[in-house]
Amino acid sequence: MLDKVLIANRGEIALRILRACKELGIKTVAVHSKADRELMHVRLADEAVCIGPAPSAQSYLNIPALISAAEVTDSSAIHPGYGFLSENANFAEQVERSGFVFIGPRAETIRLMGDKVSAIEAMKKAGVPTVPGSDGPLGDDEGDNLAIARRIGYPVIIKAAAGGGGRGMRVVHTEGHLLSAINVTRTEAHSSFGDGTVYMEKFLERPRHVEVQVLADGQGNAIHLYDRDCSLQRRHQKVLEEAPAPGIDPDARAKVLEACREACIEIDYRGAGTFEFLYEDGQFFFIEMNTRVQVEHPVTEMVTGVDIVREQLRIASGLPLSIRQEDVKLHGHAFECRINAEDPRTFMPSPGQVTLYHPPGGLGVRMDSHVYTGYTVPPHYDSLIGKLITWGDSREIALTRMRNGLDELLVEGIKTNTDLHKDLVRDGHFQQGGVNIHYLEKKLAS
Ligand code: MV4
Repeated sequence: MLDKVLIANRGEIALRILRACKELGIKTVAVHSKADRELMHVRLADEAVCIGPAPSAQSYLNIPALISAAEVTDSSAIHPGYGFLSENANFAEQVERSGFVFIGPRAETIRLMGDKVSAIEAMKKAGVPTVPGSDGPLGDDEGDNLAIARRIGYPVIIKAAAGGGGRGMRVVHTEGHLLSAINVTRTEAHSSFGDGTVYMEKFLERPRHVEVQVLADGQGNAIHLYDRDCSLQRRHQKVLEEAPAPGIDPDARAKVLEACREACIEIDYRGAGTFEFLYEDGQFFFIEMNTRVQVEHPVTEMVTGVDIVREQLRIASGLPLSIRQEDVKLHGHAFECRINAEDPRTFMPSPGQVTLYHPPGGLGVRMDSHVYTGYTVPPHYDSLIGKLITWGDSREIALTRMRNGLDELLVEGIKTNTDLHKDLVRDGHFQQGGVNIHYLEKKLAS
């Protein structure tokens, strides 16, 4: 097992990783910015190193500072968490070249998935269903591009190969708008990502966002941990997730889960990963793969009993997966509400001191949060202050526990989105299950 892990992140995920390390007897190093001295995991870690000033660019994104911290503490490995450098192939490469284990896939896998064109190509080759599209980058020939769109059928969407997560996309409804949309997306992609490569897909108008969690040990073993529904989002920020995704066609689902598992073996994947799909009219369409642990991983842990961060640490230690596919049983249902420090009307971040914090409790209730009474939420980072996760034998019980948990949760001194969640878990369409990616934004507009 790894001897000492440096946690290259902050907030709730840093605490989540610290807990997993402690369970496995792994020593921990917290690295933090000047604004984050009071973080809970900094207090609990065996060692703590200040890596720079508050802005992320000078601390959590500062590769030389992170590698130096790993060197001075004699760490064996670096866990990147999510966000920050977690999907930066150059970081993974430099970590490994400096003699540390990067807790994640090989740099070349991160690079393959970071380029959405190569990711889609690899997945299509591995038998994962993809969106009908250009099957590769668009060239400069206008006639060719018009022909591709005509074959696919309008509406189409133009996406930047280096984009993802909603950045660098443009929907085209009619032929007259195609060529200018390609040009604009290309120019934007070039200036935002330094890569003007774009591709085309059929635009799906009312899909759900369903994703598949996988684990692979890089020794020929891979498993899936079923699916999650993350359709409730606003401006590409997920708000409330659940596992499993409700009301999915059983045959399509069984096929896609097995296809993801096989694709991991085909591309020699290592670590935890997520296949993102759009699900519409009973069909799955792959759009992107995430090569990190995700914010919403706890809902999968609750319904499978598999500790995903523990498996990441085992895999990075060179151990095989601790479970086989046959042993992964779905049990019950789970929800996660992302609790953000934000204005409930404007959604603007609302940092400041938490004057009272009281987390909910009880059977099937989990609160993953680094917050405590007296903690000050700094203004420099994202506004996630915690995740309320509930589990139940049935979707109804898990949802009842979420309603009660939200009622118990007290966060005073700052504004939060708790009232939005209280409203959502009482929404008739949401209670029914299976709302699409536009549902929340439409509800908020009305
Ligand atoms: C799409 C799509 C419809 N059709 N692709 C947005 C984020 C990025 N991961 C991919 N996205 C989309 N790709 C096709 N062919 C609609 C979206 C999309 C979306 C996807 C998942 C979750 C929320 C979304 C919100 C708006 C658009």
